[in-house]
Amino acid sequence: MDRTLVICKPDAVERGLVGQIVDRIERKGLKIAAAELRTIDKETAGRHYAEHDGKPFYDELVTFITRSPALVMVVEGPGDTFKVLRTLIGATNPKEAAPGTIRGDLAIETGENLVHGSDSPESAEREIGIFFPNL
Ligand code: IDP
Ligand code: MG
Repeated sequence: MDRTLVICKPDAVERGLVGQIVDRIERKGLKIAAAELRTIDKETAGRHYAEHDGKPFYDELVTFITRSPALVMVVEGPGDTFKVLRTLIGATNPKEAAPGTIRGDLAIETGENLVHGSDSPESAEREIGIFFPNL
Protein backbone atom coordinates (compact mmCIF):
# COMPACT_ATOMS: atom_id res chain seq x y z
CA MET A 1 0.00 0.00 0.00
CA ASP A 2 1.01 3.56 -0.72
CA ARG A 3 0.72 6.00 2.18
CA THR A 4 0.75 9.66 3.04
CA LEU A 5 0.51 11.91 6.10
CA VAL A 6 -2.66 13.91 6.70
CA ILE A 7 -3.29 16.33 9.56
CA CYS A 8 -6.68 17.70 10.54
CA LYS A 9 -5.23 20.95 11.85
CA PRO A 10 -6.32 22.63 15.12
CA ASP A 11 -8.99 24.71 13.34
CA ALA A 12 -10.61 21.48 12.06
CA VAL A 13 -10.78 20.01 15.58
CA GLU A 14 -11.97 23.30 17.09
CA ARG A 15 -14.73 23.66 14.48
CA GLY A 16 -15.87 20.05 14.83
CA LEU A 17 -15.08 19.21 11.21
CA VAL A 18 -12.88 16.15 11.79
CA GLY A 19 -15.76 13.74 11.13
CA GLN A 20 -16.60 15.37 7.79
CA ILE A 21 -12.95 15.39 6.74
CA VAL A 22 -12.38 11.74 7.65
CA ASP A 23 -15.68 10.88 5.93
CA ARG A 24 -14.52 12.49 2.68
CA ILE A 25 -11.21 10.58 2.82
CA GLU A 26 -12.97 7.26 3.50
CA ARG A 27 -15.69 7.81 0.89
CA LYS A 28 -12.96 8.36 -1.69
CA GLY A 29 -11.79 4.82 -1.00
CA LEU A 30 -8.74 5.54 1.14
CA LYS A 31 -8.01 3.87 4.46
CA ILE A 32 -7.02 5.38 7.81
CA ALA A 33 -4.00 3.27 8.80
CA ALA A 34 -3.01 5.20 11.95
CA ALA A 35 -4.37 8.20 13.82
CA GLU A 36 -3.51 10.19 16.92
CA LEU A 37 -5.12 13.26 18.43
CA ARG A 38 -2.24 15.29 19.84
CA THR A 39 -1.11 18.80 20.57
CA ILE A 40 1.92 19.22 18.32
CA ASP A 41 4.85 20.79 20.20
CA LYS A 42 7.02 23.59 18.74
CA GLU A 43 10.00 21.31 18.10
CA THR A 44 7.92 18.80 16.15
CA ALA A 45 6.19 21.60 14.24
CA GLY A 46 9.61 22.99 13.33
CA ARG A 47 10.73 19.62 11.95
CA HIS A 48 7.49 19.11 10.05
CA TYR A 49 7.51 22.60 8.51
CA ALA A 50 11.32 22.93 8.13
CA GLU A 51 10.97 23.89 4.43
CA HIS A 52 9.05 27.03 5.47
CA ASP A 53 11.57 28.24 8.09
CA GLY A 54 12.44 31.87 7.33
CA LYS A 55 9.28 32.62 5.33
CA PRO A 56 7.11 35.57 6.43
CA PHE A 57 4.28 33.28 7.61
CA TYR A 58 6.50 30.79 9.47
CA ASP A 59 5.96 32.05 13.05
CA GLU A 60 2.22 32.35 12.48
CA LEU A 61 2.17 28.82 11.02
CA VAL A 62 3.97 27.28 14.02
CA THR A 63 1.72 29.17 16.46
CA PHE A 64 -1.33 27.91 14.55
CA ILE A 65 -0.37 24.26 14.26
CA THR A 66 0.60 24.06 17.97
CA ARG A 67 -2.32 25.99 19.49
CA SER A 68 -4.63 23.05 20.28
CA PRO A 69 -4.98 19.34 19.44
CA ALA A 70 -4.70 18.14 15.84
CA LEU A 71 -5.65 14.75 14.39
CA VAL A 72 -2.52 13.33 12.76
CA MET A 73 -3.16 10.39 10.41
CA VAL A 74 -1.48 7.97 8.05
CA VAL A 75 -3.72 7.38 5.05
CA GLU A 76 -3.29 4.45 2.66
CA GLY A 77 -4.39 3.98 -0.94
CA PRO A 78 -3.61 1.95 -4.02
CA GLY A 79 -1.12 4.46 -5.45
CA ASP A 80 -0.39 8.20 -5.82
CA THR A 81 -2.03 8.57 -2.42
CA PHE A 82 -0.38 11.93 -1.67
CA LYS A 83 -1.76 13.26 -4.96
CA VAL A 84 -5.26 11.91 -4.34
CA LEU A 85 -5.24 13.60 -0.93
CA ARG A 86 -3.95 16.92 -2.30
CA THR A 87 -6.78 16.87 -4.86
CA LEU A 88 -9.36 16.21 -2.15
CA ILE A 89 -7.86 18.94 0.07
CA GLY A 90 -7.72 21.68 -2.59
CA ALA A 91 -5.54 24.74 -3.12
CA THR A 92 -3.51 26.20 -0.24
CA ASN A 93 -5.53 29.42 -0.35
CA PRO A 94 -9.14 28.42 0.37
CA LYS A 95 -10.39 31.47 -1.53
CA GLU A 96 -8.97 29.83 -4.66
CA ALA A 97 -9.77 26.22 -3.75
CA ALA A 98 -12.35 24.57 -5.99
CA PRO A 99 -15.83 23.81 -4.67
CA GLY A 100 -16.02 20.14 -3.76
CA THR A 101 -12.60 20.21 -2.11
CA ILE A 102 -12.25 20.32 1.68
CA ARG A 103 -10.70 23.80 1.66
CA GLY A 104 -13.01 24.97 -1.12
CA ASP A 105 -16.11 23.96 0.79
CA LEU A 106 -15.16 24.50 4.43
CA ALA A 107 -12.43 27.17 4.76
CA ILE A 108 -11.80 30.78 3.75
CA GLU A 109 -8.36 31.87 5.13
CA THR A 110 -4.94 30.46 4.16
CA GLY A 111 -3.84 30.60 7.80
CA GLU A 112 -6.84 28.44 8.82
CA ASN A 113 -7.03 25.96 5.96
CA LEU A 114 -8.04 22.87 7.96
CA VAL A 115 -5.87 20.11 6.51
CA HIS A 116 -2.27 19.20 5.76
CA GLY A 117 -1.34 16.64 3.12
CA SER A 118 2.19 15.62 2.18
CA ASP A 119 3.31 17.05 -1.19
CA SER A 120 5.33 14.06 -2.53
CA PRO A 121 6.08 10.41 -1.71
CA GLU A 122 9.39 11.54 -0.18
CA SER A 123 7.66 14.15 2.01
CA ALA A 124 5.10 11.53 3.02
CA GLU A 125 7.76 9.12 4.29
CA ARG A 126 9.70 11.92 6.01
CA GLU A 127 6.57 13.24 7.75
CA ILE A 128 5.28 9.78 8.74
CA GLY A 129 8.70 9.25 10.34
CA ILE A 130 8.27 12.41 12.43
CA PHE A 131 4.80 11.60 13.77
CA PHE A 132 4.75 7.78 13.69
CA PRO A 133 8.38 6.68 14.11
CA ASN A 134 7.33 3.12 14.96
CA LEU A 135 5.33 2.47 11.79
P1 IDP B 1 0.06 23.31 1.60
O1 IDP B 1 -0.44 23.09 3.01
O2 IDP B 1 -1.07 23.47 0.63
O3 IDP B 1 1.06 22.27 1.16
P2 IDP B 1 2.32 25.12 1.90
O4 IDP B 1 2.75 26.10 0.89
O5 IDP B 1 3.15 23.90 2.11
O6 IDP B 1 0.80 24.72 1.58
O7 IDP B 1 2.18 25.92 3.27
C1 IDP B 1 2.04 25.21 4.48
C2 IDP B 1 0.98 25.87 5.31
O8 IDP B 1 1.43 27.15 5.73
C3 IDP B 1 -0.34 26.16 4.60
O9 IDP B 1 -1.20 25.04 4.55
C4 IDP B 1 -0.91 27.25 5.48
O10 IDP B 1 -1.46 26.70 6.70
C5 IDP B 1 0.33 28.03 5.84
N1 IDP B 1 0.54 29.16 4.93
C6 IDP B 1 1.06 29.11 3.68
N2 IDP B 1 1.13 30.33 3.13
C7 IDP B 1 0.61 31.18 4.08
C8 IDP B 1 0.39 32.59 4.11
O11 IDP B 1 0.70 33.32 3.16
N3 IDP B 1 -0.16 33.09 5.26
C9 IDP B 1 -0.49 32.30 6.33
N4 IDP B 1 -0.29 30.98 6.34
C10 IDP B 1 0.24 30.42 5.23
MG1 MG C 1 2.96 21.85 1.95
